[in-house]
Amino acid sequence: MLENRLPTRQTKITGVVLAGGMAQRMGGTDEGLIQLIDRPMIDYVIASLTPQVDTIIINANRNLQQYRHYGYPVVADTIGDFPGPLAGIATALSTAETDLVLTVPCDGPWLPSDLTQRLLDQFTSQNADVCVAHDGNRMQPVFGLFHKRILPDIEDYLSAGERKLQLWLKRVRLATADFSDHPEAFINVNTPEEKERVERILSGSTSTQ
Ligand SMILES: Nc1nc2c(ncn2[C@@H]2O[C@H](COP(=O)(O)OP(=O)(O)O)[C@@H](O)[C@H]2O)c(=O)[nH]1
Ligand SMILES: [Mg+2]
Repeated sequence: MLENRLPTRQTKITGVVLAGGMAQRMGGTDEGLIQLIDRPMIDYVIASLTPQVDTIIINANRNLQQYRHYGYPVVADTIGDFPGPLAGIATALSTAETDLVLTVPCDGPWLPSDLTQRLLDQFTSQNADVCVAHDGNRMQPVFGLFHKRILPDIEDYLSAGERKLQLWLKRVRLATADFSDHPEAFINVNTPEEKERVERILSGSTSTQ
C-alpha cells in the first residue's frame, strides 16, 4: 500500500507507467526492463512516481510476469498490435479506480518531483479534461494527467483506426503545464546511443545540460 506523501492533495491519482511499446529503435528489447547501470529502467521511474501518486499501475504488453514483481497491477493493451501510447492510456483509464490518471513513460529516469502537482494545478485552474507537460518547445503528452471521462472518446478515436496522440489531444479541453525549467525530465532512452549517454549522466561522468 502506497502512502500519499502529499497531504495537501485531496484528489486521488493513479500513476501509470507506460511500458507497452515495441521499442523498435532498441532492437525490440522491452524498454522498461533494459538495465540502466545496475537496475531496470522502470525502477527509476517507479521510484520517482511513488511519492507523487496514490497507487500505481504498470501498462506492459510483454514480460508481464517480470513486471508483476514490482507488486502493482500489470495491464496489457486491450487493443492489439502495439497501436501506440494512446492504447496504453485507454487501458489505464479503464482499469484505474480513480477519476484521474497520471501517465509517465518507462524510458525517462528523471521525473520532476513536482510533476503531479504542476499538472494538477493547471488541470484544475483551466478546468481541463487533460493536462500535459510542455518542455518550452513542445508538448510531451505521455507525461499527462487524464480524466476518466475522456475514455469513451479515446475508444471512438482508436476504433476509427486513428492512432496519433498529438492529434487526439485536439479533441479535448487541453491544458499544459510548463516544465521548461526541467529539461532533463524529457531525456528518454529510445536508442542504444541514448542509453549510453543516460548511463554516463547517471554515473556522474557528465551533466544533463
Ligand atoms: N501501451 C502502449 N504503450 C506504448 C505503445 N507504443 C509506445 N508506447 C509507450 O509510449 C511511450 C513513448 O514511446 P516511445 O517509443 O519511447 O516514443 P518517443 O520517445 O516519443 O519517441 C513509452 O513509454 C512506450 O512504452 C503501445 O503500442 N502501447
Ligand atoms: Mg521514448
